[in-house]
Amino acid sequence: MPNASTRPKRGRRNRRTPREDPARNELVSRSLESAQQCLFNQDYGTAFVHYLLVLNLAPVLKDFAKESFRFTLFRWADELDSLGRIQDLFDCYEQALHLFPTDEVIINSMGEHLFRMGFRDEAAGHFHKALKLKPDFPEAKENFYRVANWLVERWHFLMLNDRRRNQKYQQAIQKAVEGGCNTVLDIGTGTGILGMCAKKAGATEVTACELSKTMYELACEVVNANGMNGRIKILHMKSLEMEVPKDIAKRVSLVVTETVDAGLFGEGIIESLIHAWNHLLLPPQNAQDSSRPPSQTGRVIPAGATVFGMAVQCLEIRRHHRLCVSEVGGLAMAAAGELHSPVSCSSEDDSTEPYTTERLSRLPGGYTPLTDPFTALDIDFNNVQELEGLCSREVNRVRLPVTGDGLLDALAVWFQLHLDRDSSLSTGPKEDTCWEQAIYPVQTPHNFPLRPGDELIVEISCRDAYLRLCSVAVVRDGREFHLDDCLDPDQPRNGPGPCGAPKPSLSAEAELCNALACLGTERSTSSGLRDYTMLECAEMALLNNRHYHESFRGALAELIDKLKDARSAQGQGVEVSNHPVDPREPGPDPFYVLDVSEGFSVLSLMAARQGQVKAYSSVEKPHHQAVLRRLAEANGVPEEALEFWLNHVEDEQAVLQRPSREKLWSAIILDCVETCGLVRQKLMEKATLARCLLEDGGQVFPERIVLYGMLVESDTLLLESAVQGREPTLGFNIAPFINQFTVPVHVFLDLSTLQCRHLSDSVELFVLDLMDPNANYTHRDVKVQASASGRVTAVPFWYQMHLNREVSVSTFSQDSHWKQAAVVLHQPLEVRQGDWVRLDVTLRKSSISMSARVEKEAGQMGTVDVQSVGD
Ligand code: 44T
Repeated sequence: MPNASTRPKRGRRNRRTPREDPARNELVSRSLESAQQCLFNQDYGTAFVHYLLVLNLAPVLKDFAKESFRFTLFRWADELDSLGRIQDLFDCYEQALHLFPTDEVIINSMGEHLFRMGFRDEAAGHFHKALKLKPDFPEAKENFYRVANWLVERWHFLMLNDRRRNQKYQQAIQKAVEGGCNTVLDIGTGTGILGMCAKKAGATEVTACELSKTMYELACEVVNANGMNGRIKILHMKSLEMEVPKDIAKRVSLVVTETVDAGLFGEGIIESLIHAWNHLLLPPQNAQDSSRPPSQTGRVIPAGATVFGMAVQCLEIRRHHRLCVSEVGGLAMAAAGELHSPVSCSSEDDSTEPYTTERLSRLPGGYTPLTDPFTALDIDFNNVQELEGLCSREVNRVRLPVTGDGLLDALAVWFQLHLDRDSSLSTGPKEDTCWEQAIYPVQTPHNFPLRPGDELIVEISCRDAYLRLCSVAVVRDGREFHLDDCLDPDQPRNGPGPCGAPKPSLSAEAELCNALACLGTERSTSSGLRDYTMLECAEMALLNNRHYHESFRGALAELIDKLKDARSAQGQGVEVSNHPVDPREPGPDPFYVLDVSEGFSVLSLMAARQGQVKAYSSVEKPHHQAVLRRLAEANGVPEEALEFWLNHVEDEQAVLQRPSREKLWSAIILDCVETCGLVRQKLMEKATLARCLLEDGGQVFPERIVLYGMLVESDTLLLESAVQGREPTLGFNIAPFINQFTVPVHVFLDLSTLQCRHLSDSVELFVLDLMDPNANYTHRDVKVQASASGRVTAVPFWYQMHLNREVSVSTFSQDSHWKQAAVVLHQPLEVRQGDWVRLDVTLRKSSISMSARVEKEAGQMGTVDVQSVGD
């Protein structure tokens, strides 16, 4: 790009400096004028083109025009966005960044567009870059914190803090290298740690590959900082794309890798190792012929793994994967049909995952083993035939003696990773490790109470290189009961509803009758598969939350009654409406209720069921709408009383106002808190808009949210937030690099099972009043007294949502679908029992930040400002 400050070159355009060229100056000034005029006229597209011309011709004007240029760009980009002209939008940003390559505001804004379009990694990269350019840029900081978890997943911290694991890997690698394996490939190097171990142990050639761009860049930084620059070759690629000699000169004698997830195969280790054996590794040591030295043969660390499974009863798992209630907020649920979570091992559906992960030891309410642990699979990573045969292996059926009483909710899976002959790591639920276990939830529609003496039949298979475990049947008294059938031994189909209390055993005859009854009611697809609707785990848990729905039912009923009274007092109650809900049945004007919950919600239907209500639901997915329609019909709600407003109009804001032409809203239900424990973005803006749309006496639900928190000492939270301690990790300097990705707010926390010491009672931190615009503030000083001495490492927080004066719902309760969040202090704060701690709490947009200090004596403050987050 021509630049006025650079030395004139010999090219025709640069024969003279721009200032000396009157024609050019004329063009620049005219274009600038046009740009400003277009901007004034809100013709952003034309303004943008003029600005581009001006700034390309006269870069000296960059400083002068920067603000207007940015403003124009952002407006034009918003227009292009709403027109769906995505390519044009990004072209504009490219052009803008060409002019202002280090402009953090433009970079951050481009990140926001990328984020909205689902390009999370790219978005995260932009926020990170913006923050590097300007470390105290609040918007970029807030954005970065929101996506840092995807860039560098939190388990990296856990793994690097797991000394035992680090040491075991190091020892195994050192032994192998010293034994002669001197050319090494580290697959999925992450921070570069295993590759550096190999180099330090004396390997002559070390290559590392990493598919994540952020992790690759991090590995380069770490390797540099540890003086190994040029001694370890790091490649930004998936191992499957590597070739000899293009990417590595020759085949290696050792592959080291920890590309294993809680379900062992989820990171694709089987495929990676098959490829490595076929293309990147020297031939394996042959059992018959051990004449070749280790430098001439190939091997893998870890050498193999043993996978274990166990059947469990666990209410926490059940309520996230199956419908456990027959009635929700007064609605009979039978008509909903079968509801599944997206985690299923038997499903052919691509949208499901075979397993989810949990730390069993930290599940609220615990779990009950129903069988002893059993070996599900043994796999030798040094045997390529075995790896290749894994997926074509026949389904393995095992019969497991049931050892405990309880409902079958899931199979839990963990493994032992054999690093070499002498050393292994276990990810079991009883181990003191950072690992989670894989959970294969049972998705059968009915309960299955198991008891000792039964045998559980489990099928173990490997499809798409995923290990799949599926409970298929129970053998009781010599008879096999298939879990997918309605022939449950203890619970008839027309029993008290799913997941209810176990019933006494039926006679064989009664079971047969019951089976016959089922034949007529089972909904099947033409393919013979049972038809079901998928709900996210959090949606399922919400549906199972009785208290939540009862609270809303009560609060909505109270409001509608109050409005009815008000109407009749004004003599409107009996008036025949001009706009009745059902034209065939003229009645009084309905009350309009809008539910803007995210995802699946039955609140609108509950409102419609109250009668004289026209409810608008924001449920978007067609199959979710179908469930609501079926429920409406079965619960006597007329079709016209429930509408899906997203079906009609694209523009959210316009829709919110739509019925206001007829009548204002009586109630607007806002979804305030995300499952992860944070306030939803733009909540207060939505509340402001909602308030404007209410009729007299109408209400936003909840009307008020109170944020609570407490002081805790929790090492667990620290270990998940950053690499701890001053000691180098295995002698390498890694912490300062990965800790750049530390975020101050920890989400998806289970506060009820968090290993921590409470250092204070819970205290009110903040109030958000959704009904009163004048009651809100953005900053608050809260004093809290330490109830015990210790180190405050975090302030977990949660919300009480007040639906009205009497009724409230907490996001920190046993049956909630919400998790909690915590601000993790940058440095722990030492407190003694009785000390007063002052918390500075700030809510900026929807992100919370906190700083804490000890107030030593009245009037005398501790001097260290321990934490300052997000501001
Ligand atoms: N999580 C463990 C899984 N990669 C570890 O990009 C345990 C989860 C976990 N690179 C709680 C606790 C724990 N070629 O950076 C990643 C990934 C990369 C590859 C190149 C390949 N074929 C691959 C495959 C993966 O490897 C790195 C490590 S994957 C480890 C997964 C503490 N929740």
